[in-house]
Parts: sequence; C-alpha cells; structure tokens
Amino acid sequence: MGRLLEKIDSPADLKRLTLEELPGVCNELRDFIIDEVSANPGHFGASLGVVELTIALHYVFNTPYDKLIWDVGHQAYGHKIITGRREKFRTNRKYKGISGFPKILESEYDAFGVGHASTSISAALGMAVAAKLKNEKDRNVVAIIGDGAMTGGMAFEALNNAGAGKSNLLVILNDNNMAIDPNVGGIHQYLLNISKSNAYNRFKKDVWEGLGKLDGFGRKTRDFLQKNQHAIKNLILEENNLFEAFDFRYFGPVDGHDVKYLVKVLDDLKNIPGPKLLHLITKKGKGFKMAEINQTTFHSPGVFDKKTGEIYSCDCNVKKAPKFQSVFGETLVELAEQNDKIVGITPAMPTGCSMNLLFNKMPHRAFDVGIAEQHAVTFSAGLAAQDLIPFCNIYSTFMQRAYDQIIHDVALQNLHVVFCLDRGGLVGEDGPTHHGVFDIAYMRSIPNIVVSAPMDETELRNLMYTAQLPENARPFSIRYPRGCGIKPNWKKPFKKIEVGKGRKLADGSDVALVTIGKSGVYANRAVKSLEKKEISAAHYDMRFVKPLDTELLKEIFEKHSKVITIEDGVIQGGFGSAVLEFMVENGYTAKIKLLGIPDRFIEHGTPEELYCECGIDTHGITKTVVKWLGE
Ligand SMILES: Cc1ncc(C[n+]2csc(CCOP(=O)(O)OP(=O)(O)O)c2C)c(N)n1
Repeated sequence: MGRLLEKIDSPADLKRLTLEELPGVCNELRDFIIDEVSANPGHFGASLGVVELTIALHYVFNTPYDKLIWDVGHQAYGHKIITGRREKFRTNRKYKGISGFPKILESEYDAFGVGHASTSISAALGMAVAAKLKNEKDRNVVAIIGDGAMTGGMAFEALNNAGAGKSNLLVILNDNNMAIDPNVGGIHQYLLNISKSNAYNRFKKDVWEGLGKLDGFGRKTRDFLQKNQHAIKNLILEENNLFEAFDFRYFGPVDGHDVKYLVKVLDDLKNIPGPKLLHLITKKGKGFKMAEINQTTFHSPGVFDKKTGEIYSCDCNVKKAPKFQSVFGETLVELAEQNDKIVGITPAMPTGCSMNLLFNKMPHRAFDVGIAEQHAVTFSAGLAAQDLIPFCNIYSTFMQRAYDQIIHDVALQNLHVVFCLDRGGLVGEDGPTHHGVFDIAYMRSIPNIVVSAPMDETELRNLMYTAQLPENARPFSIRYPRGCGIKPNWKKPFKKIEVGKGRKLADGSDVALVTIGKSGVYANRAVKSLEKKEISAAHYDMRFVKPLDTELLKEIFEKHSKVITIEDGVIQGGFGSAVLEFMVENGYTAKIKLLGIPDRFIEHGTPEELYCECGIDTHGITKTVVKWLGE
C-alpha cells in the first residue's frame, strides 16, 4: 500500500495533506481498489471512476457533519476505504463483513443506505430541509448521482421538488456515459450534447475559469455569481439548460479526474446558496485499461488478474448447467422467432438478464428503457394493450418499485404482460438491498395474475413458452433465481405446462415437502438424505403460487399429517401462507411448518451461507424434518 494512503484512517488525515499531494493519494487509492477487488470480487469500474471525486469531497467537506449521499452506492469503495474501513475492506461483501453499499449502521460517514438507484437527490433534499428546520446553517448536503441513475423518475421528482424549495443542496452528476450497459435515452443524449457544446465550454472558460484566475475560485467568484445571477442564468438559458429549468444552478461540465481543480470547484460551490448541480465528466474504470475498454464486463467482473485484466470466470459450473439468465435470453429469442408479437423490455439490465441476446438478434423488438422500472411496466402495458406480448424482465428486488403499475396498469386491465422476475431469492453478496425475497408475497395478492416459479431451467423454458400462448393472455409472472440451474440438457422442444398444475416428484409417507421454485432442488436432495436416515418424505413441486393446484393440495393434505412448505421468499404472506390458507379454508388439520425467509432483513454473504442461515438449504431442510418428526 502507498505511503500516503496507509496514513489515512479518516478524512481528518486526508485534510492534513497538501493540495499537491492529492494526485498521489488518488493513485494509491486506485491501486488499492484494483488490488482488493481483483482478489475479492465486487463492483469495480464505478469506484475507479470516482476516485478523484471521492478524495476531493472528503478534502473539502466536513464529513460526517456534512452529508454525502451516493446514489446506488456501488461506486463508494473509495469512500469506505478513506473513512476508516481500509483494513476491513478485505471483508467487503463477505458474510459478516462490511457491506458493498453505504449503510447507515456501518459507519457515521455513510449518511444514507443505498442499493437501488435514483434515491440520492430525494434523500439529500430531506436532509437539507431538516438542516434548515434545525437551523444548522453550516451543514452541506451533497448527492452524487450517475448519469444512469439520473434516468430514473425519482431523480426528476426530487429535482422538481428541490428546485422549488431553494434548499441548500449540491447535486453532483457523475457523467461517465454508462449505466451497466451503455446509457440510453433522451437525458443521455442531452448530457452528451452539453458536454460537447461549444457554448458550454465557452461558459466554463469565460465565467468560471476566468473568475477563478482572479481569485482562486473564492469569494469574488461567489459574489460575482450572486450579483450576476440573472446574466449567468441568461447565458445558460440560451442553451435551454434542463437543470436550470428546474431552478438549479448548473455548473460544468468539469473534468472529474482533475482532483486539484475539483477541490477548487467544490470549495467555491460549498458557499453558494440554493440548489446547485455540478456536472462532471468521468471515465468508468479509469486507470485500469481493461475496465476502461470493457466497461460493462468490469462493472462487476468477479475475480480477475490485476495485471492483465483476465477474468477468472466461474461463478457457474458451465459444464454442468447454464445460468437461468442464459436460458431466459436464449428462450426469449427462440420464442420471438416463432411469435412475432413478442417484444422484450428491460430497465437498464440487458446484459444482467441476458436480454442482450434479443437486442443482438432483433434490435427493433428489444427495448432498454433506462433505470425506470415503473415506466417499464406501464410501457409494457401499453404494448400489450395494442396486442403485442411484452416479456418485461425486471429483477425481483427492483420490481418493488413498480408495484402500483403492476396492479393499476396491467392486472386491473388484465393485460397480457409476461413479467420475468430475475434474481428471485437470496442473491448473496449484494445483500439486503438486492435480495429478491418479497415478490411471491407481493405478487400473489394481486387479482388476475398468474404467479409461477420454475424449479429448474427446463421448467423456466416451458413456463416462458406457456406464458405467451393465446389461451394465457393475462398477466403472467415467472420468477427465477440468479445462477445455475441443474439440467445440462435443458434445450428440449417446448412443452406446455397447464396453468395451476403442480407435480409430485417423490412419494413418501412420513412427511410431505411442498416447494416452489428453486427450493425444490434443495428439497429434492433433502428427500435423498432423509432416505438414508430411514425417513420417507414425499416431495411436491407446486410450480404455481397462483392459481394454486387445489387438486394436488387436497391429495397432500389427505395423505399427510405433517406438511412442510419451503420457499426462498418471505414467509409472511408468501407461498407457505397460501398453502396454509388453503388448509384452513378446507378444514384440513395437518401439522404444518413454513420454511422460508424469516421476518428480518438478511445481510450479505454467499448464497450458500445465507440459505444455510435461513435453514432452507438441503442440510437445513433435512435437519428440520428430523427434529420435527422426533418431537
Ligand atoms: C432501481 C434500480 N434498478 C437497477 C439497478 C441496477 N444498477 C446498478 S448500478 C446501475 C447503473 C448505474 O449507472 P450510473 O448511475 O451511471 O453509475 P455508474 O455505474 O455508471 O457509475 C444499474 C442499472 C439498481 N441498482 N437500482
């Protein structure tokens, strides 16, 4: 580790350095991130892109009294490292280690917990208003938001609100031209245009730098800006500046990799009242060549060689079974080839969910709508209202954003939208902000909708096929987990699955294991390990949470006096609850146990560690059965 960084245990240590030493600290911080993340995987390119900004922010602002709110938070590794977590950083994203995202409970420097995009300006505005109400006039509040996160509606709701309120708030727009995949849409184009516009460069040169030369970006600049608001505003309005239209003062674009210049700029902005937006141009992956070139892959690359950038892939046993994500992507292309009504919609996750396969094959039938889950759902509803069949793929956790749209725009009108909920269940290292554990519960309470979860990739393929058939022209949700399935030979001819029909996978007499989705894989293995203990367990994979297979449930409750439901979603209101409701309503009196995610937030760790913690892996299920039968 570099000699400067090793002495930085808090921002106070950073502040002891001279301005001239800051580029050196940036180099060391960058090297540290490369060393650590190449060996202990996590988000990568985004943190490299904000190294200079991170150093400048903590150098200029009085953190933790001043509040920094990082949008999404995947870019905050540098922030964590210089705010007392350098040593702990080797536990980043590990079970019981520090979180990969800012988290209030982890550090006083983490002003706000994040993980989902586009929340920073709202939260920062809340804090700025609170500071005003509490008469804390000297408190600065800064939101740092990427151009990707800026495509989310919430960011604009907050800009709209903040501009009207005149609160002291600085929004830093970290514009690297990328989300995970290349950024899309009108805002993206607008930002590109302003960063290239001569008028803005002239503004920067004449007004900003010119004044800076006079007084080092100090008091005179501020006085000038305050006195000449009108003139400056006019200069900007000539260009119809979007942020000025929200009553923000716009500054930029500025090179986000010039740390000394950033310090000067931030120092000036600190004392200018009202809502301000500083537009920085940065490069995602800055300083690591492969990450600069291949920005999507190096968003979160896994373990890699820190010299060559070679990625040691393997979060998946490729030889045995493909990822659910690849199965989704390939199946969507196959179905789209057969049915020209099918279109694909993703809110900014084409690579993550593998819809990029459809983008490559049929770009006119695939839509990346930006980080805009609510819009993605209602946009899909519009397509469906005109007789197309949208496959709207949204990660389970991000679908939480679009709950009203599912109800109001899709289900109420009984439109034929196929929701593919990726990353269902415990996702692992991303932790509680990203676990997809609520969807079964939140989907099953909605009328009209089919709620399904395949146990393996063949089932996923067949459910996708089933969902687009004309006879199933209604809202249809298919949730599946991250990672690999279990079947090497999944690509068989499509087979229709009857909606609301489950299946019996094993006969048994001592207990019935009733599962949904991938939990069936663990239960299946548990049945075998129970056999060795001379316990005879039946196993039913229900496939559908809604409509439930009532015939199969009748069989289960008639044959079994002990029933265990297993799901990788929340127990409250989930699949087990549905089975329990059925049991009570139909007068059955079996002893029933509901296994699933308990009523608390599950932290981060490997999926195996977390499934074990919740007792829903093979070992946990086996243990529960043995104990229960022994009671
Ligand atoms: C609501 C929501 N949808 C999707 C994501 C997944 N996601 C994480 S980072 C990211 C891209 C963010 O782009 P940007 O804000 O520009 O930051 P950058 O990575 O480019 O620094 C996306 C889509 C998310 N975190 N939250």
